[in-house]
Amino acid sequence: MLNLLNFKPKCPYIMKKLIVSFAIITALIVGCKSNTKSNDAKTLTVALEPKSNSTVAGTATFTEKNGKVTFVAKVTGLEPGVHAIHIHEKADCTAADGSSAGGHWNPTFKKHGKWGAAEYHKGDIGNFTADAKGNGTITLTTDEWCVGCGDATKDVLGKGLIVHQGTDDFTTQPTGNAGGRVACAGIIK
Ligand SMILES: [Cu+2]
Ligand SMILES: [Zn+2]
Repeated sequence: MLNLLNFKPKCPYIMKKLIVSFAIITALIVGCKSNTKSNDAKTLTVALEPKSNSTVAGTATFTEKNGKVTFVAKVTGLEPGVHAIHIHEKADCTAADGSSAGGHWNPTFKKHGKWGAAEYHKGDIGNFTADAKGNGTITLTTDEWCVGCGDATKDVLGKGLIVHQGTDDFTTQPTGNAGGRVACAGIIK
């Protein structure tokens, strides 16, 4: 910086060039810094679409930060009461009954169960309650998932999110006997 200030070129064109170069380098440094910042938190939002002739809709957000993923689903149009929500194998919601999303996402070959129990699928998020208006919310934070890391035992990208008509009993294999599929979202960018 001092050198730049003390430098007195004979030709003003050189000075101009130096200033322009300095500006470009500054812009690059600022640009790199803000890129690093945006890598700290990765957020993916997906939309739930109605299935099985339901009117269920909503959004789900996966936010990855410091090695943990926070999942928030906001669901509308449900029958009041308790509903299961799982991550299923495929991001394919094309079937009218949501069956195209496949079974529960289970990359570690465990039994179906309650999240945090001795055995459970990586997709076994659990149950949540819809209020009298049919609105429900569920949150889960875990270091057992990632968003786009490529580790097959952790990566939710390319999977499907399914909301069920009924309640997960955490016992029945391999589905939890949660009933029909009333909403589906592909977990894709
Ligand atoms: Cu399910
Ligand atoms: Zn399961």
